[in-house]
Amino acid sequence: MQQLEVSSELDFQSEIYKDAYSRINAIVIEGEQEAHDNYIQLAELLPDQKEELIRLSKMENRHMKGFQACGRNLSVTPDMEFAHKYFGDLHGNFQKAAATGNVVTCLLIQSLIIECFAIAAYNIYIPVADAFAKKITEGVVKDEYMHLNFGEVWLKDHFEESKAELEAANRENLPIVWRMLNQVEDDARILAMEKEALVEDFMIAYGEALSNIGFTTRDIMRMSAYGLTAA
Ligand code: PL3
Ligand code: FE2
Ligand code: FE2
Repeated sequence: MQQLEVSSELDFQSEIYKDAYSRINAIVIEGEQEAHDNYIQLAELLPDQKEELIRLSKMENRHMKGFQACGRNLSVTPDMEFAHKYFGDLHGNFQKAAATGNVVTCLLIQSLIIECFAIAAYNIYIPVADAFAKKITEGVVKDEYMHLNFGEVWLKDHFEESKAELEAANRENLPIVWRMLNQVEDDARILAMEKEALVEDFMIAYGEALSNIGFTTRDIMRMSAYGLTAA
């Protein structure tokens, strides 16, 4: 019950907590906003799946509103300019892939990498969140598993023809996630979230996703190492 002890020692109204929260909360709001936009773009790239993808985009919009309420509840103003820059590299790569019709890369970035990042972050945050944010985040994380599942199912159904593009997109984008984790490490610790736990949960979720899609353990080991070595 170490987590509970940590949680009761947190002062959600302290200046140090609110300062860190202004960046973490902004990251999450921006991430949800971009996820909303990305699913709308994916709906255009995958007209067969349009209805489902629009449904996912609406969920992301609700998530964004939920996290905005979390910031307001603590009287924190999210630093949106910081958060926009934070997502710049992943955003640029998604846009580049969308413009060239590389839907496999778009799915890897949004439905695998970003959703696994969100799942790891939200699961680590829930035990140390204030009561209001805890309730919101518990509802959100359930949806994120569905978003991850959408990507897994589509990529599994198109595995053979997607494999090479998935490997290349992994190689290009996993190091970015590592940089993003390093960048948020100090603020996350103030919220009682340890980077090691975030990395561990991310790798478990991402590795499981790659396995569900059809990659072998050997592939997954090799693909996971790219992130680590380039960090
Ligand atoms: C996709 O549905 C949402 C994408 C959001 C990405 C979130 C990344 C969060 C990294 C920061 C770690 C702290 C999380 C704290 C939660 C309030
Ligand atoms: Fe979301
Ligand atoms: Fe999502």
